[in-house]
Amino acid sequence: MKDELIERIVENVLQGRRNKEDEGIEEDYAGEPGVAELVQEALDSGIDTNTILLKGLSAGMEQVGQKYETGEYFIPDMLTAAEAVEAGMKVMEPHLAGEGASEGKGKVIMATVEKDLHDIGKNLVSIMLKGAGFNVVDLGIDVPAARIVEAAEEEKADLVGLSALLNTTMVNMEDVIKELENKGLRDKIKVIIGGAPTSDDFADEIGADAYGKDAFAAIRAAEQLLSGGKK
Ligand code: B12
Repeated sequence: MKDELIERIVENVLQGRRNKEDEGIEEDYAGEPGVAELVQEALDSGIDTNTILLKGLSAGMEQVGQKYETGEYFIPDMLTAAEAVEAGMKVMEPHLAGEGASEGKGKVIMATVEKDLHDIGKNLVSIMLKGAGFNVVDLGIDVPAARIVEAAEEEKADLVGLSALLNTTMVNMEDVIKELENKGLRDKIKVIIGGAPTSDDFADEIGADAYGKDAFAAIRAAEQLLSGGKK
């Protein structure tokens, strides 16, 4: 039953169906529950939020990526799938924020770097960090380095989390680190990076404190860094 619900979430992400009104890429879906309704059903039936996020929403989006890579899906399909994931995340968010919000493990600024519009992974990391007890300020997509550093200073952030999905934008992460250095903030604010083209080696190369391959790694890295020292 639980596995079946998760399967149906994956299937409806692949169909790009936010809710029961949406038709889907293939026929015969209209009227069936979409991602938002299925996520609600999964929560009601006691499936834990991490399973819904990772095995449902995120796994669905990974399959969309594979289909795009093999030429079966095109950009509009990716966009409708992204909207379906977003609809599911909206349903999840209040549940995640409640889980550890009182703990206040530290303040995190999250952003997708300049010229990059991908935000599903970043949103996932943001809501999982919130769920784990961090206070997260999400600046969104296509955020210039100066704006990220300004927000980090204003918000007195402990950590900046940067996301990039393109080979051409990952280099913009280094600008954020340089800007933190220029402002004399680098000693006070840790930096973690993530997104498909990034890696541990790249984090070392640009002087970030840690790289996280997924949302769990992001939480681990944030906890380690804010409890003292470099990873
Ligand atoms: C969905 C998608 C889009 C959607 C984005 C919608 C949205 N709201 O995000 C749209 C259609 C807009 C899009 C556009 C483009 N895309 Co696109 N897109 C994807 C796709 C299919 C999935 C990405 C995704 O959401 N994955 C699911 C999430 C959950 O995974 P994730 O992002 O990797 O995040 C996880 C980890 O990386 C990590 N993480 C992420 N961020 C962070 C941050 C921190 C701090 C930490 C610790 C961890 C962390 O944790 C997350 C959770 O586990 C990928 C293919 C792929 N396989 O990745 C291509 C892909 C990224 N896109 C690609 C391209 C080329 C483009 C376009 C240039 C296409 C075009 N010709 O117009 C444009 C560029 C737009 C721009 N300027 O950004 C390429 C990039 C190639 C490259 N390496 O440079 C890819 C790899 C597809 C491909 N194989 O060609 N895209």
